[in-house]
Formats: sequence, structure tokens, C-alpha cells
Amino acid sequence: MKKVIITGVTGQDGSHMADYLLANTDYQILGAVRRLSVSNHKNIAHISNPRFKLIDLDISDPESVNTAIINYKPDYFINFAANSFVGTSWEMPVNHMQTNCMAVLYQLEAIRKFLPKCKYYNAGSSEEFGDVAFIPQTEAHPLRPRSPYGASKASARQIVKVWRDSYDLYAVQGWLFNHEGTRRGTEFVTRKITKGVAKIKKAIDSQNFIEAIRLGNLESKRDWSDAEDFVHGVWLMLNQEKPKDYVLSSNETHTVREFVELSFAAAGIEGQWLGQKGTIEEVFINKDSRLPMVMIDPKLFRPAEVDLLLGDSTLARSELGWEPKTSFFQLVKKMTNNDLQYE
Ligand code: GDR
Repeated sequence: MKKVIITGVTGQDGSHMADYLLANTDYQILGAVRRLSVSNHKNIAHISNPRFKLIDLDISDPESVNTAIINYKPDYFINFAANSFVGTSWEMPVNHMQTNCMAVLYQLEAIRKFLPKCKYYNAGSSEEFGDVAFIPQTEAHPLRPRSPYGASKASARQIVKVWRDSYDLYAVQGWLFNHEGTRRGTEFVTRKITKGVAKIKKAIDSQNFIEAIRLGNLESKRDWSDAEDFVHGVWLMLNQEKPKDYVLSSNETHTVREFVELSFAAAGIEGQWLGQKGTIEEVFINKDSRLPMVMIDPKLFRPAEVDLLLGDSTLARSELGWEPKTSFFQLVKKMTNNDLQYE
């Protein structure tokens, strides 16, 4: 039986990848976890398949990576473990570099030394494009990161390329534009909004106090997709004749403001913007009660922002036969409905 190691298996992408591979292959899935005193296994708690097994692996420890490669001899190694929150990367740049870049080096070195036939995927990001030089962004776009997070992913990309070219490894790093879903962490803007909307809906229905959602930059534009569509694209990237890096994106861009409006609409709550657009005085109020539902918090603005991301995934669509299934509108609805159900 073929074996796949997935790091970050308790996170959004790792858990979706485990689900996808259990449903679409007959491979053994080895979910790599770090020992923690408090369990964080919510995203994989539903998996009861005997082909799924948790293994100990600490990506920050090269010995631990070597041991996993030597002991399990995986056919694929999919690295979804990362410090993925751009916002904190200015506060902990060394951690971002170690987790998102040095760990990749340990993994590639382990594969080169002990198991060069193992196919390798590292999670790359549209944040590597940063202050974009052209729109939409294809694989030909230069690396121009704007955050320590983006810099760590761009550095990892160079390592993946050099190891692929130097040692003839099947090693790839996709450029994944924003991808979201019901397993998204609440520190990311989409889930923060849908959770906040669900709480406000509950407060309105029970005539309780409304707690406004505090947001930063409403004007930044992102190319948002469903994470479940992306894991399929990643698997296709791993199974081509030759290794190559691809962009995965919806090819649409929307503002944070639009996400807010659609999420409230999906919950059946009518709102209205007041105050000058683009200033911290702006608020989104409830049309009936006139109470604020969204407020601007200057602390949530980033030291350097990526203003606009818009991907062009033509290459992945034509060469991999990949296509996203969920539209932006469907994604907002799905995430909002899920939070309404559990709030
Ligand atoms: P991003 O995602 O930085 O694009 O990276 P995030 O959801 O954090 O931010 C998107 C945009 O929303 C603006 N924003 C806020 N963001 C957060 N988190 N919280 C707020 O309150 C808020 N208000 C406005 C941000 O400034 C930004 O412009 C995601 C991550 O998943 C990365 O790991 C991944 O590599 C990229 O997507 C592709």
C-alpha cells in the first residue's frame, strides 16, 4: 500500500487533504502531529478510517524528520504545516522563517539523503507576489513579498527549486491564493466575519446585546476559493510526469467589504454603511436597530499590506485539468450557514 505523510494534518488544508485521499485513493495516510499537552484534533476527529494513522513528527527537529522518512518510507510527503497567519509574522519573524522555510530544508534534505523517490509538496502562497507587478498574477509573476510570512514562503520556494534542479527530486510548491472553508481558523478575516455574523444573528434573535465585529482594512482585495477544491489541485500537481509549480486561484477578486456584505445578507440581516468610506469612522449598522455591527480597528491594519491579489490559474486548468467547483458567493454562504448552525 502506498503511503502519504501529511504534516499540518490537524489544520484546514491538512485535514481536507486527508479526507480527499481517503476518499479517492487506497493509500495509507500518515497524519504527522507534534505532541501537545492540549489536543487540537477537532478537524480530524471525524476520521475513523483504518488507513488513517497519526504519527509523531516535529517539523522543527531535523532528527525527527529523518526518523519519519526512514521509518515510514512514504511515497509522498505533503507539507501543510506552517505558521500561516500573515498578521503575526511581523511580531514573530524568526518563528515564521523557521517554521515555513527551515523546516522545508530539513524535509528536502531528509528526502535527498534517505528516500529520493519520495514526491514532495510544500504549501506556497500568493503572498509571495506581494506588491504585485501585474494583474492577474501567473506563475511568471516575480516574488515581491510584503510580510515576513511572504518572505519565508518565497525563500522556501527557492529551496524547493534548487533541490529539485540539483538532485532531480519530484519537489513542487504551488502558489495557492486564499482558500477558506468551515475549518478555517478564526484569526483569518473570512471566518472572523462569518463567526461574528452568526453571533450577531443569535443576539438579534434573542434580543441581546450586539457585539460589533472589529476589522482592519476593508478595501484589500483577495482571490478567495474553497480549500476543498485546492487539495484536489495539490494532488494533481504531485502526480504529473514532471514536477512543476502551478498557481491555484478562482480568477476573481473581491474586497473584504464585499465579504462582509454577502455574509450579513446570507444570514438575512440588513445593514448599511455610515461614515466616510475608507476612514476609521466608518461603521456598518443594523438597518432596524441602527446599532453598529462592524467597526474599524486601526490596530488591525498591517505594517505593509498586499492591496490586491488576483490569480490566473489558466496553466493549472489546461495542464492539470483542475477547476474549482465552489464560487465566491457559494463559499460565503457555506461558511456563514455553517457558523449560524453551530453558534
Ligand atoms: P491573508 O489572509 O493575509 O490574505 O493570508 P487574512 O484572512 O488574514 O487577511 C486577508 C485580508 O483581510 C484584511 N483584514 C483582516 N485580516 C484579518 N486576519 N483580520 C482582520 O480583522 C482583518 N481586517 C481586514 C487583511 O489586512 C488582509 O488584507 C491568507 C493566509 O491563509 C496565508 O497563510 C495564505 O498564504 C494566503 O492567505 C494566501
